[in-house]
Amino acid sequence: MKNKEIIFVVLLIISLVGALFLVRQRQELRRGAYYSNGRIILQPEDRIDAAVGDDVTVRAFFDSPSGTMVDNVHMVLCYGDQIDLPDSELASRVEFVADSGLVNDDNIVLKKEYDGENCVNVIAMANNSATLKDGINHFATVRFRAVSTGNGNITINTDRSKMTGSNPDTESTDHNIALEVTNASYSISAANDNNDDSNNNDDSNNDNDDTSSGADSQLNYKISFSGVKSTAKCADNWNVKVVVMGNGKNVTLNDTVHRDGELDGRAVYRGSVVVPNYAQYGSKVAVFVKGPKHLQMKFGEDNQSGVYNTAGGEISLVSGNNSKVFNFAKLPLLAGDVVGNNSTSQDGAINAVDFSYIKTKALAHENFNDGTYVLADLDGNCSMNSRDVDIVRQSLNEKQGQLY
Ligand SMILES: [Ca+2]
Ligand SMILES: [Ca+2]
Repeated sequence: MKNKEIIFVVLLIISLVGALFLVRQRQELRRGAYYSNGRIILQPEDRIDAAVGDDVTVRAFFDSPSGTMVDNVHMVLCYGDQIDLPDSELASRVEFVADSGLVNDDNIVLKKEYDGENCVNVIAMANNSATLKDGINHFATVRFRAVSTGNGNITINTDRSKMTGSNPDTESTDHNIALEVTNASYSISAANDNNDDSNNNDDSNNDNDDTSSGADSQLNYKISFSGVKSTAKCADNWNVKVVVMGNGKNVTLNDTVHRDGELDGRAVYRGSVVVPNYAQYGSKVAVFVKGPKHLQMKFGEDNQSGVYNTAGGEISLVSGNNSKVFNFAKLPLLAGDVVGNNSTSQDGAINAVDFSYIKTKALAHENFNDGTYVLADLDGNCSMNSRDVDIVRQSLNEKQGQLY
């Protein structure tokens, strides 16, 4: 090599090193920048019902304001004594999602007690600035194990959690602004051994015998959900609200429904609630049923197959336990009420806000394990995709929530 060429190569190396140094310095500045309006969201938002021994799974999403690319999420999840992350299974129970841009061999999962509470640090970091994401992104899944009965919450400790990223509006200025978070909750029942059995006689959780002055009536019913086929693998044990109304009074009862056959290819579910002091609602009542992602629908008669457009209802309740099962499955509950206009909970209407939520989720095209509950998976096929968008689009064409 001639002298001139050697000098050129040396200069080239010096300038490359210089450029790398500058890039590194920029990244260092970026790392120190907390930005405003970050959110960490846990899904599902509805209470997770599980039995001892089951998994209690939450999916964590980061949500960043437009243009702000997230390069680090440090989430501190705290939880009650009813659920646990066994040390030996920690690595398999906390999964990082590649698509979030935050997958790295250096990612950290560390259990720790804060203020007497069980918590786990989940730290997801980027190792490649080219794949950073903004917007709403699923970055981690945490699979707790239910160990004892009781209710509790899975909360994100906002003081200890943070997100960092480059903020184009404020450059490298530090902003240590509290994150907004959406938490999760769970209810753990005693271990049961039959999950997919169609016989569920003992699952009514609304026994109220002691508090009511009159006799109780057991209301058994069958329902179906729009778009949920009999083959759906992520549509079990959904929670519904049942409102019994008559005589100017009403009562809201919570229930969990279980598979019981099929109708026209749709999965049929059976539920059962106990109506305390049922006589106060008169001899004929109307029943309203609302699903976890569905509009409330009115049922005024057995085997109803269309909208019940009459005031009141023709459902007769009788005293005590009985074998009568009202069939409301011919008119599926309309799916698509997943969020409110300004909130993350249902608001009794399906509109553009719900549509855009479902559509955003569907674009991610994510698949889940059988049995996973995901709000945006309207047809319960363990995948968020265009079918869910079609279902909400169909619902938009139908009536909005039927009120009483
Ligand atoms: Ca809505
Ligand atoms: Ca789906």
